[in-house]
Amino acid sequence: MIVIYSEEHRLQAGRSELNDGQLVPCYEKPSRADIVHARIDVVGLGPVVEPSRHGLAPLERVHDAGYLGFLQSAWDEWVVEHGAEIDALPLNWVAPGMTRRSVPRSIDGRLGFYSFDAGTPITAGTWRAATAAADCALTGAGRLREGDRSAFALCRPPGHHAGRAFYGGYCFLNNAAVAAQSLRDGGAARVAVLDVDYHHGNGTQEIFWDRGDVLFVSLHADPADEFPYFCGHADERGGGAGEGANLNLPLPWGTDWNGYAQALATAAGRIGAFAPDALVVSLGADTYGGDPISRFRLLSEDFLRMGAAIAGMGLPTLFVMEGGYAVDDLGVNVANVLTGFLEA
Ligand code: SP5
Ligand code: ZN
Repeated sequence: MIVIYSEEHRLQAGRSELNDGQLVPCYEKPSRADIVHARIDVVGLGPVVEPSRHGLAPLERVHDAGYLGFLQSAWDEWVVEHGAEIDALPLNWVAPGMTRRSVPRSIDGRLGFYSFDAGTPITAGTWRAATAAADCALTGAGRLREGDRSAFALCRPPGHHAGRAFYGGYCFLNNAAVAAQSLRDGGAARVAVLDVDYHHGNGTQEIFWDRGDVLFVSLHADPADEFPYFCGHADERGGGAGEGANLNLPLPWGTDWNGYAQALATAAGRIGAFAPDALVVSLGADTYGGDPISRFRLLSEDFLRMGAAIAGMGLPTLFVMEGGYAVDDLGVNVANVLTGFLEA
């Protein structure tokens, strides 16, 4: 399986995120990609290649142009106000009943306008790292178009929380959505996105909400208990032409492989019925029992089973890296999904 990886992920190295009432060191850090990269080498998964540059056009297919412009210039504008020694974090957001008439002029206002949490610092290298990650996903989509059965885009920063015009949850550009759209534009009539990250992929859901040509299926911790709290419920089924093309499978804290496997079988059934031409997997390994911010109980060996179950769907498959914060075990867990897929 070809692996697409860029060293530019290092340019996203935020200092701190707001968590449990305090600024703490970012969980989403460069060592995450390094350990996955190293493990892929050890298991000999396949050649590791650099992404090719795709520019803005494929990003504009799923993101708002004003949002992309904001992301591109946010750091420079922040530095003018606050200096380069502090990462850019938003301070406040609009609530229902407040007006949201226009994009604020102030950089602080615009950080709030285009985000939904204070866990996602914008730094000097954020735009370059995020675009390199999107390029990894696009290069992987290109491999599928050329006939590969599978590919792994080792994206960092992750993407599934980023929507058409918002960032958050450590995500800026929605790598999986960009790849799914690129597969559509390359001739796939239908594409399915399967999101196995511990957190609901609210950004991907929003981007494809009213689309019947891209099925979004997500297994995640119940948003009644867990981030991102405001979406990911079972009754969110898509709208308009997309009605029924969104399937959320929220699961309780403490879910182990037994409960997870049942939901994965439900997901496989829905994806099979949709009969897509390609599958994009938002691959987070934060379902692991040892994850520091999550509360599922998957074991390292369960990720082999997860890979085999995904292979059973019998589709050309692009894996896109999302979350997973138990860094020491992240390489093994991610590589297990991929080897489990190949060996099934
Ligand atoms: C891509 C991805 O996995 N993003 C996840 C973003 C989650 N950020 C907020 C996590 C809140 C964790 N709160 C519990 C901490 C345990 N004390
Ligand atoms: Zn996650």
